[in-house]
Amino acid sequence: MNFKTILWDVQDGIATLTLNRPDRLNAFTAEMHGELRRVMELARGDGAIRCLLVTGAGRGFCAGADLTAGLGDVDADGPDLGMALERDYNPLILEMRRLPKPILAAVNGPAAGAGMSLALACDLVIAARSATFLQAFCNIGLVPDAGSTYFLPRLAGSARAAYLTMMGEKLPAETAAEWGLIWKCVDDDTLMGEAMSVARKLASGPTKGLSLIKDALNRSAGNDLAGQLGVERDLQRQAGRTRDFQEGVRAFLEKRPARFEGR
Ligand code: T3D
Repeated sequence: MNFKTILWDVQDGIATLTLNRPDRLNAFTAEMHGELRRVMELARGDGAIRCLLVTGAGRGFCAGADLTAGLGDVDADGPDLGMALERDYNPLILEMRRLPKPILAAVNGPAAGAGMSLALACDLVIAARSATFLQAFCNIGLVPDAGSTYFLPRLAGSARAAYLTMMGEKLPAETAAEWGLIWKCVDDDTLMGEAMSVARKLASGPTKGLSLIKDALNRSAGNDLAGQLGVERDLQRQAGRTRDFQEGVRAFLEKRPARFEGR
């Protein structure tokens, strides 16, 4: 596959998406958004892909929108940044949350602006100890976007979300893990090894069941307890009809590791 701003590699059920504009800390451009749309379609449509791993080339994860790329769409009232969100960022974040496969981020360096939002939209986030998270938006007079105002208060609580979004200070990966923004922080030289080991486990897991877990967690944000119990009932009905559930129980009874096929 020929891409200019990303790398895409599929092996053993794991699709690795590497944002690849290292001299700009992998900042988003319109071209990158176009390529991201294509690989998200591939990730959805290719049954051989059972886990998506997102990382960055060079010393950055993603620095958000490329600030050297101009003001984007302009109408009579001036720049229309809402258009970029409508066209590029919002569909990307929605597709990541709706993708019926787990997404793991290996945050190797600065994750700023919409780059931080991108990490928060993943199901699991592992970060290198030297990585930082930055709600850069207020530093340039913008509003957090690409889902940050949705994910942050839910993950970190409203006090910390307000601090991060209004102060625009870098948050070290270790604190991000302590605050529950990410799953864990590891030594830099172990990041990709740890991420690959998690990705391998996800890619050999009960993919359909994992997608139902993702669906349940997505929906819990908007439900009361009774509503969520109903969601669990409906999703468990589906999980109970998968081949992987039969295999999981058989493997347990036979005291051997399960061989999940992802359906
Ligand atoms: O229209 C729309 O797209 C609307 C949507 C907006 C969504 C957003 O994401 S808005 C927020 C945009 N992002 C930022 O404001 C972050 C800006 N960057 C930084 O604050 C810092 O660079 C970092 C904290 C990310 C990293 O700091 P540091 O000290 O590790 O690196 P650096 O020296 O600042 O950056 C290294 C290079 O990357 C540098 O280039 P140079 O001087 O070596 O040629 C720098 O200019 C470049 N770079 C970093 N971030 C961006 C960038 N170039 C373009 N766009 C960037 N966002």
